[in-house]
Amino acid sequence: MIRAFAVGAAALILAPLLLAGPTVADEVVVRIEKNRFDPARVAVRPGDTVVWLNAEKRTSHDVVFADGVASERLMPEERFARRFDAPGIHPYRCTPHPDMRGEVVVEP
Ligand SMILES: [Cu+2]
Repeated sequence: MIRAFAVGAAALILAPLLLAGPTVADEVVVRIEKNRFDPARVAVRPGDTVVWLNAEKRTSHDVVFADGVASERLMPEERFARRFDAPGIHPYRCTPHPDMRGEVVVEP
């Protein structure tokens, strides 16, 4: 009984520490489908990588950032990856489809 309590208490104390854990770089996927970036807004941490996957059947797209970084034209099934280090908001759009917009928010 006491032992079970002690284990339970230890789990309660350790759980938040384990959940917080060491920071590991993550990879977030944005699907490009039906002329949309999905999700159009992603929030990541410094060091994370965002991957855009063109999931269309036949339409090509690109990913062009306001800061000048840009993908090649992505044919269906092709992908583009960018790693983000600086906190801030990074808006982007698709050149052939100006209504297609998205943003990556890098949270400190
Ligand atoms: Cu497009």
